[in-house]
Parts: sequence; C-alpha cells; structure tokens
Amino acid sequence: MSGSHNSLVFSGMQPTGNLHLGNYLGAIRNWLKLQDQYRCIYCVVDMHALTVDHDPKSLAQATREVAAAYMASGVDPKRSIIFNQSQVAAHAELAWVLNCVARIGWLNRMTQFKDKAGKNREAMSVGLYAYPVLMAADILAYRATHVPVGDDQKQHVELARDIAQKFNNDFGVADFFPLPEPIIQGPGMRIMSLRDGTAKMSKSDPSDYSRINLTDDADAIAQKFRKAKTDPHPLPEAEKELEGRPEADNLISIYAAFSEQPKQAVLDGFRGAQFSAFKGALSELVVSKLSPIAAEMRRLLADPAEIDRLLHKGAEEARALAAPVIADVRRVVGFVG
Ligand code: AQP
Repeated sequence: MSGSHNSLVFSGMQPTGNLHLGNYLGAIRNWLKLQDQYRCIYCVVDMHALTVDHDPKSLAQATREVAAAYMASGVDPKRSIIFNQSQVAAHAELAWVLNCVARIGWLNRMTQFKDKAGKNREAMSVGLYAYPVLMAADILAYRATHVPVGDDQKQHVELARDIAQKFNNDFGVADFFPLPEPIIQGPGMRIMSLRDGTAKMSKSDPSDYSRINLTDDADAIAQKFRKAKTDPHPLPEAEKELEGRPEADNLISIYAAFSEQPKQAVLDGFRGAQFSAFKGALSELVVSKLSPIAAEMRRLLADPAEIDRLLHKGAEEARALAAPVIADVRRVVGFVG
C-alpha cells in the first residue's frame, strides 16, 4: 500500500458488447476474492465506450449486461459499489485536471492506443488517445490503492501512478494521491484469440469465433473450441515445449485457469493427446463453469429496472466517496468556489 492511504480497490470494464472469457479470467474472477479483504468499487466504464464508434441505441443494454455479468459472477452489490461511470461527474472533472498533468510523450508510449489505432492514427478520436488519463481519473477520484486488471491494462495503471506522482510533486502535496498498484493474477492474465494465438481475445474482434462470450451456450462453446486454430502436433509433455506454439499454449492456459492448476499439471493429464480429445475436455470444463453465470445473467437482465436501481444506488455511494477528493483537488489547483 502507498503512503498513509486506506486500501481501496477500483476496477472497471467497458460496455462494448460481447463480454468474453478473457474479461472473466483476466479481471472479474479476480475481483471476487478481493471483496473479502478490501472495500471495492467496480464500475461499468460507459464513458470509455464513447472513445470508439458506438451505437447509442445499444449502450444502455450493454451497460446493464456488464453490471449483470459482475453480479452473476459473484460481485455482491451489498458489499461492493457497482455503478456506471457517466452517473458520477467526478470522473470527467478530474480527467480534465489530469489531462493537464499528463504529458503527450507519456501517452505516445501507450501500446493499446497503437494497437487500436493501427495505421489510422489521425482518424482516431481524441478520447481514444486520452483514454488512459480518464482511467487514471477513475482510479484517483476515489484514491484507490489497488487495481485488479488483465495484463493488457498494466501499462495504463503504471501511467496512473506516474500521473499521481506528478500531481503530488507539481502541487507540492506529497501523498495527496496514493500511487495505485496493479493486481495481476493467475494463468488467465492474458487470454488470446481462438483464431490467432498472438492477438488477445477481444470484445471488438469482428470474428465471433475468436472468443468465447460469457453468454454462449454449450453448443456454441463446443463448436468454437472445435474450430479453434491449433498446430498439427500432439500436446507436449513439458510446459517449456509450448514455446513457439501460441495457440496450444492459449488452450492449455484456459484449461489451467478454469481448473485452478498449473499448466504443467494440465499437460501431465493430457500428454501426447491429440487436440481433438483435449478440446472436448476443455469445452466440457468451460461449459460447466460458464453456464451458471450465463443463466444468472439472463435472470438478472429480465428485470432491467432492478439493475438500473442498483446502478443508481451505487452511483450515489460513489459520488459521496469522490466528493471530498474533488473538493481537495479544486482547492489544490486554485479553483474559486
Ligand atoms: N484477452 C484478455 N485476457 C485477459 N484479460 C483481459 N481483459 C480484456 N481482454 C483480456 C481484461 O478485461 C478488463 C476489461 O477490459 P475493458 O472492457 O476495459 O477493455 P479491453 O481491455 O480493451 O478489453 P477488450 O475485451 O479487448 O475490449 P475492446 O475490444 O472493447 O477493447 C480489463 O481488466 C482487461 O485487462
């Protein structure tokens, strides 16, 4: 923990549709146990969803789906704060101040922007470029100390630390913001696409066969694993031999993550097996873990008014926590009133 700040966990997910296995293993699943140790805030970051083309007609439903996925996976709205970002103005207000602290050179190093923009950099929104600053504001508005994320978001949490440090230095307010630490756990840190073992599994991949969605039924899951890209060799005996075989490594990692055992233990059980046999076992395991979550999501989504009520209540709690921090920021930077 940094400085004298109380431990507090913040994390979020964008309502950009198609929540998948990577989001679950890399993020949500790790959030659950943190509820036993910390005060936790789990946000649906709908303002981040505006950074790429989005359909206003589906944003509300996508927001409710993410909230339902949190709760169906075991995030408890009685213990943790669940809300959607746009209901709490502190995020946007602090993001502006932090935009004036962060340096362009720092943002230029962000690999997620480079990946998402590709060759189309000039045509991207300013919001996509500044996305990591809004993420820093999400975290710092609550003086959060710990941020559980997948491996792909580690660089953004490190940027949030740099921004916090520079704010503290620039304004001569040592320890004003804690330096948040990423929490990245387990073999599910970075799940790759089922079509290409070198690209991460992503909500926005145009191919639905690249990912297992949390709401996929048993048939869809089995079919996607059957069609998942592999190589012509049988499964190896030792973990080291997975090097250079990204697709095999990914499928073994998914099995390891869901069965909560090391990759070597999975290989011990399947050494020398053909992929077809392994994929059958993998489908069964994943279906057994995801189908209760999908069923609970469907139950919750049947009552959207109740989800909205919970998000409202969470937003009220979040506003109350952020209010003193924003008041302090206003004073420190010299705003009147
Ligand atoms: N493939 C992944 N493996 C492990 N963790 C992952 N996460 C995302 N993809 C993987 C983790 O999920 C959390 C929420 O991510 P997000 O919604 O903020 O967006 P993202 O990281 O950009 O995820 P996607 O799925 O790739 O979404 P799109 O396609 O909309 O950009 C984060 O903790 C992330 O680490």
